[in-house]
Amino acid sequence: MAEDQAKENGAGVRHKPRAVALIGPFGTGKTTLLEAMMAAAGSPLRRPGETRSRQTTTETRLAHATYLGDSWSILDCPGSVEFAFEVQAALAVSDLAVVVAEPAPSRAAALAPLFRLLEDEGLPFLVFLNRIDALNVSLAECLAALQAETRRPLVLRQVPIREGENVTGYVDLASERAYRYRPGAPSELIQIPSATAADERAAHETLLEALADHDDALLEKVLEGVAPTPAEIYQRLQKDVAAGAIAGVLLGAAERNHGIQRLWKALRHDAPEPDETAARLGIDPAGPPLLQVFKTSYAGHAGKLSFARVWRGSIRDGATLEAGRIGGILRFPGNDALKIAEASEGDVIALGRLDQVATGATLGGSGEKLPFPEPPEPVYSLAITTADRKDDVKLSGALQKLLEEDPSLHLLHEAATGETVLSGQGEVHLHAALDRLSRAYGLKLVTIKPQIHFKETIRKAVHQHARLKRQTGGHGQFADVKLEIAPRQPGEGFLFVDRIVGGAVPRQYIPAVAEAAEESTKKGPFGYPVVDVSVTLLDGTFHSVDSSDMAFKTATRIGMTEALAKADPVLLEPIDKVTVSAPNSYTANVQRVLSGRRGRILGYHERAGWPGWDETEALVPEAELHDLIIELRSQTMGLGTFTKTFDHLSEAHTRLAERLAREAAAH
Ligand SMILES: Nc1nc2c(ncn2[C@@H]2O[C@H](COP(=O)(O)OP(=O)(O)O)[C@@H](O)[C@H]2O)c(=O)[nH]1
Ligand SMILES: [Mg+2]
Repeated sequence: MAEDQAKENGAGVRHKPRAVALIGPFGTGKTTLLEAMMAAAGSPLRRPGETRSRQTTTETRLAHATYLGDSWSILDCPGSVEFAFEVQAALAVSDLAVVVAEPAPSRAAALAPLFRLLEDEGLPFLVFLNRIDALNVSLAECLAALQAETRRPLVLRQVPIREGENVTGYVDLASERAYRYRPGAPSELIQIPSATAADERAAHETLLEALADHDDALLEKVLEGVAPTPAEIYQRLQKDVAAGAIAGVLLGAAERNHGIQRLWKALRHDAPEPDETAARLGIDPAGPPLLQVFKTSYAGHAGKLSFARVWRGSIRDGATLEAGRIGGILRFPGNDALKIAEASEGDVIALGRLDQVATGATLGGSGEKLPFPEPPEPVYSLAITTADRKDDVKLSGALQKLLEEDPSLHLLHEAATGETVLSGQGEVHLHAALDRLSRAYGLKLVTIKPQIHFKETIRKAVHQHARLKRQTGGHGQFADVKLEIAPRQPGEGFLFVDRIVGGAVPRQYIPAVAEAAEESTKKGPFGYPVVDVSVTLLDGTFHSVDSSDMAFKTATRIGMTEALAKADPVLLEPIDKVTVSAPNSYTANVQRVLSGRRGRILGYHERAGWPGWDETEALVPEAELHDLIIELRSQTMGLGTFTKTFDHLSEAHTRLAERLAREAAAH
């Protein structure tokens, strides 16, 4: 151990501050790993004696550590797919990702979306196979299951030492040294147990072969049977991991602090420097200080915090940027925030009170605009109102901030229904956001299923005569119109036709008739907008004193209401084209879910770039989509997702039309 440490220290390299993101499916032990890493680096997150009450991580947590003299920012990301944007944002500012996985082949498929992100970005990563204490299948099987999900070759860095049911230590495949785990202490160097020796030899050979793929000199040695030195192996590993050519797989048990020092050292060796990451992102090394904001949060009395990475140069507290004056620079070395005077290249910090700055913003630089991931399309929506109307103004201000904190939330004020609709990645995502809102602003909120955008049309042409004649004291009101309303082709919209000849209705009143006719289509017999109708003014009469715009409007409205009711009105429901993506072992389930929601399956095909995944396309009524994501996830081990686009309006079946119209009216 001591020798190892001396070697690590003796390397003589000064590293710049680096950033790693801990990512992985829900519950694999990322937060536990963060705690273990911080403890190993001497900055424990919990005070001794404090009880461990772990909660679902719903936003990325930033922590700072110093390990063997190097400065690190660790981003503990949420695992639930509903918070995927937090992960994307964290990866955008990280040098390397640690993918925390479980040794359970059946759950490997959950890693596919994360591996895709890493592969697409060319981001280096290591896999930390956590819960190695609970390993009850062969490691080879685990590795094969993981490898099936990623294009990047996975290279085992350690083999477990097993004693009976338990994993009690590991052999490091680069140094070929064996260690025994010790609770709460660094692992102890031991002899390679004879029972592990054969495994170790084979895995060591596999490691060398993988490395030789990228190194001719190493290949020659391997072919000649000359053993490369550990130093040569480390060097090759570092190059290949940093280049994204391979990903090392490390073993451990975060809960027991096993394998944590080994992970730290792998990071120390293999994580690229910030300037290497900057180069990968195409950032010019020369120029004024450059930062990127990847997260925004409103932290009570501390006000707005903009979490950012420094890509170039350094920045002092109080400095004025185009976007405003920096009001505090924070680091998070433990449970508390620490104010610092200056942040430099590589640092990940929180900047105070940059009111004009949004998540994803590039700060400083010379007009550069760094790319930032687009939030995913929403899959779940809720209409929100305040329990007390007095809170409405407060709500709109609070929502503004909420959207700033989380760009994967979308807000829409529906003109047609008057609803405020919040959309996002699922029930958990929306409720976490609304809880935060309620707590931070003391708002009582009510959420309901948003209304569907039904429309109406007519199936029959109708002639309608309408007359207004009122005698009230002085001069009265008089207008008389003969209208024809008729259906038009789907998508043709509204049309007004004037067929008046010989001044039966004087010119000046015709615009009033046209206006009232169109207005009358805003709400048809079912209470929804009427589309694809024409209204023709055929004839009419007037009175030289009592006629007016008002009178003609009223007469037209009366006529329209009667005519629409007689013209075989039908309810039209919006039909969306839905594309569901899921592993192909669930394609049958997906089709069943869609059919159960009145969906018409159009077909399915392999999802491009996603081996083992299918895309199923279907036409599904919008009225059936509200909780589709919930059923889809429950039928696909949480992996199914969908996108939708409006396709067409379709006549609703009578019984359904009546039920839906009743439901909508009850809102
Ligand atoms: N057996 C075992 N359990 C672990 C280990 N690491 C974490 N856990 C448990 O797994 C659960 C989820 O851990 P957490 O860190 O919150 O997972 P996250 O969702 O990835 O952040 C917790 O109950 C942990 O105590 C481990 O190494 N071994
Ligand atoms: Mg967590």
